[in-house]
Amino acid sequence: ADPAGARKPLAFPPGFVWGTATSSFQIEGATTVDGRGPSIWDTFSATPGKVDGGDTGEPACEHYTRYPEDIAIMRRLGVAAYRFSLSWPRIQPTGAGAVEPRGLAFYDRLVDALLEAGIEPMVTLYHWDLPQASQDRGGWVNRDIVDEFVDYARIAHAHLGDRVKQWTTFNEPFCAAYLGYGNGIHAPGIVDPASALKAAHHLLLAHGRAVTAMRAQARPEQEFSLVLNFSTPRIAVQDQAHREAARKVEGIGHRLFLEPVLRGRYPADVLADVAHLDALEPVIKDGDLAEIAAPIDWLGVNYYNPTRIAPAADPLVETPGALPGLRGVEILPAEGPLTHTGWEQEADGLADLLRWLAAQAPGLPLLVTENGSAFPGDEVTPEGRVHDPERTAYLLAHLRAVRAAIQDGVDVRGYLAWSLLDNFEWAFGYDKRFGLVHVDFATQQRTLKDSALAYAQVVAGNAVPAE
Ligand code: GBH
Repeated sequence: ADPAGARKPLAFPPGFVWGTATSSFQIEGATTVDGRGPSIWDTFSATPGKVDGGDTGEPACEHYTRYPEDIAIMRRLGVAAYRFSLSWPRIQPTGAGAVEPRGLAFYDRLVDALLEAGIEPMVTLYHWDLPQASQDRGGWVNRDIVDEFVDYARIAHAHLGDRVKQWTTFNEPFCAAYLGYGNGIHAPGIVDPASALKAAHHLLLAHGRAVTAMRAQARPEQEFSLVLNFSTPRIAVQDQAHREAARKVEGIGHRLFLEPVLRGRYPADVLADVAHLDALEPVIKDGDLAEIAAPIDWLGVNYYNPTRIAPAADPLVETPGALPGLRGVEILPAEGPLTHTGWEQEADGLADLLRWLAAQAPGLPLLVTENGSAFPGDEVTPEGRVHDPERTAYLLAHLRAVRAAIQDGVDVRGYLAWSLLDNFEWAFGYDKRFGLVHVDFATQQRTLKDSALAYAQVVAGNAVPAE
C-alpha cells in the first residue's frame, strides 16, 4: 500500500501493441459450411472420450457469422491488433490442391472489417486444425506435408498479403507435435514419442520453407514470425542434479525449437538426450537446418505457467508427460492457488522467460502472443456483469512482469491477451473459460467480464496500475 494514495501507473513504451488473440477452430463454428473440409479436430472431438463433455467445434462462438459483433467488442477494448488463425481446411478442404474460394472469402470479410475498424490483422497460418485428408496421408510425420503446407502458405499469403502485414507460420509446434503425436491428448491423438519428434522436425522445416516462399512474393514491409510456447523451468534446489534435470526439460521443450530457427542447428545435448528414440536423425536431410533458419522478424512468446522440475532417482526412467524421450526427470505438482486448468500462477516466470529469450536471441524483437487464464465461476449477473477478480489479478500481474522485463532492456513489442472470447478449449472443451469476454454458448450472448474492462483501461492509458 502507498500511504500517499494511488501509486503512479506503470507506463509502457509508446507504440506498444495491445491486442487479443484467438484461433480458428476454437471460435469459428460453421464447420460444415462453404465447402470447408473436415479437420483433425473435427474427427478427434467426435471420438468419445477425447474431449471433456464430448464437446466439439460446434457451435464454438459462431464467429464465422458473428465476427462483426466480435470486432465491435475489440473496438470497445480499444485494442490495436487482433491475432487470429486461418483454417487450412476452409481454404484447401483436402489439404492439397483445390482451393475453396468461399473459405478465402470469409477471411476477406474478416480482414476488411478489421481494417475498417482500425485493428491490425495478424494472421497465423496454422493453429492445429490440420485437414483430415492431410492426416490420412500421415500428417506431420510424413515429410510430404512440408511442401503441401508451403503451397497453402503461398495461396493464403498471395490472397491476403495486399492487406495483411503480419504473418505467423505456426502456433506452438510443441503442442502440434508433442500433444498431437506424442502423448495423444490433442488431435490426431497418436501416442508415439518418436513420431512426435519427426513431426517437430517437419513443422520446423515447413516453417522455414514457408517463410522463404512468402517473403519471395511479399512486399518489403511485411513481417514473418513463429509463435512458440514456453513454460519457465523452476528448481527448488540449486544443485548439479536439479540443474541437469532442468536442462533436459527446457532442452526438449524450448531449445529443440528455438535453436534451429535462430542458429540453424539442433542442440547437441538434446539430440543426445533423445537419441534412444532414433527419431530425429533419420528425418533430418542435408540442407534442412539452413532452411529452418530462414530469418524471422520477431518471435511470438506464449506463456501461461512455470514447470517445477526435480531429478528422478533413476536416471533412465521415462518421465511421464508430453516431452518425448525425456528420462530421469520428475515433473513436480503445480503449487497453488491454481487456475481452472490446474496450472500454477507465476508472473515472474514471464519476466524471467523474456529475459532468457533476450539473451538467447539478441536483436530479435519479442511479442507476447498469448497469456491468460481460466477460472471457474464466471457468470453473468442480473446487471449484466461478470466478476472475475482472479483473471483480472492474473492479467495485471503478468502485465507488470512484461513491463519489468522491458525496464531491464528486453525488446517486447506488444501483448496479445488470450483470449478475446471464451471458446473451445481443446481437450477441456467449453468448460474452461479463457475469455476476457464471456460467451453463453446456448444463446451466443457476449458479456464483457471485469477483466475486459480492466484491460480496456490498461490499453487506453498504455500503462498498468501499480501493485
Ligand atoms: C495455448 O497453448 C494455445 O495456443 C491456445 O490455443 C489455448 O487455448 C491456450 O494455450 C490455453 O490453453 O503438461 O507437459 O502436457 C497452451 C500451452 C503448452 C499449455 C503445453 C499446456 C501442457 C504441457 N500449453 N502445456 S504438459
